[in-house]
Amino acid sequence: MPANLPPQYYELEREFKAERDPREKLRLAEELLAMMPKHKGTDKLQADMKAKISKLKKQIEGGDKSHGARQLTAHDHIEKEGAGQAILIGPPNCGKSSLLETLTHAKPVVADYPYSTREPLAGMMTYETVQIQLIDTPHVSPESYENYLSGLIRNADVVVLVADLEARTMVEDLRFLVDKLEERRILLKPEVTRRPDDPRFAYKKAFICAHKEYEDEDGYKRAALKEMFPDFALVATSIIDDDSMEAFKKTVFDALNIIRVYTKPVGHDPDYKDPIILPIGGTVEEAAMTLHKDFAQKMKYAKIWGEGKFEGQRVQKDFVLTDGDILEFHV
Ligand SMILES: Nc1nc2c(ncn2[C@@H]2O[C@H](COP(=O)(O)OP(=O)(O)OP(=O)(O)O)[C@@H](O)[C@H]2O)c(=O)[nH]1
Ligand SMILES: [Mg+2]
Repeated sequence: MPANLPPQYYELEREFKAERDPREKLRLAEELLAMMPKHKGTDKLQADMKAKISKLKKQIEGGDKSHGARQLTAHDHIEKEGAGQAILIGPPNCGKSSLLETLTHAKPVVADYPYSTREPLAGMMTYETVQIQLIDTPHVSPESYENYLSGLIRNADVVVLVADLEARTMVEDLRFLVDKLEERRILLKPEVTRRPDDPRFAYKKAFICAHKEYEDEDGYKRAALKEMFPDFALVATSIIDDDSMEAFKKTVFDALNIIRVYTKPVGHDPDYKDPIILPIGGTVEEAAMTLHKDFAQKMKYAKIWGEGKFEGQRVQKDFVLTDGDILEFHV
């Protein structure tokens, strides 16, 4: 029986064969498997691809050195922590490390000369009741692009494009950066509502951080940014302006498209320290699932407190939650 593979499959297969980075190779292998029509004619192909996937996974996890596989550096991947992962990307000297230093407990190198950051570094940023992971990265410029950046960006939940309002070449620097990512098949989007038609590409949610805002007294640079990125969220920041740092955190939180839901035991106060994190549109049942699968099954109803609700209103499993809701589960 013929396999009847779509033409796009062969194109992607060529990429897969040429790709050297194991993580990117794994991603392409998974795309190839998903693309295969599932019938008798592709049984063998499917089995082969599954074997390749499992081998690549082993290689990534265990550092399999057979077949001259490239040794993975620690920079290829940063394990996600907290409610979401935001990655700071920008030209040299724009202030990425200063943002990480100001907003987290991490201790990056901050310097008044460019090229000071050589390796990615992660820190945890507290926004109200949630922890969000922030990653500082080496700059992107015509002189330098660390290959592992593509993997880090693809893996992140949100891209923070840091613009240096002090730089004369701000617009050109950002244009270069956006084009560079596009060349690496990463397209920055103000909102991501669907997967790209071409599976080799990734759409990444991004917003603009107009940094060193006091260096732009007449607002000329901010206007240029709005023109360049018309639909993107934009936040103006300075590390010496606490309000702007708070606004930055809120912009990251909003960009993650998540909500916080608090739980309370019957007869007790809510626990505000450890909220359940759900995507926007999350339901009572999904909140219960994060606690325990069985618990979600046993649950009969919940009582809810929150904006636009009656105090302690009874709700069913399919009730859609909003940020800040408090739930009391009843089994
Ligand atoms: N005026 C002003 N200067 C800032 C601000 N944030 C950072 N800087 C300065 O900008 C310079 C570069 O800061 P870094 O945080 O090292 O920049 P970076 O983007 O990490 O630089 P590379 O890692 O070399 O790409 C330093 O001299 C900082 O003091 C700010 O909000 N306002
Ligand atoms: Mg830096």
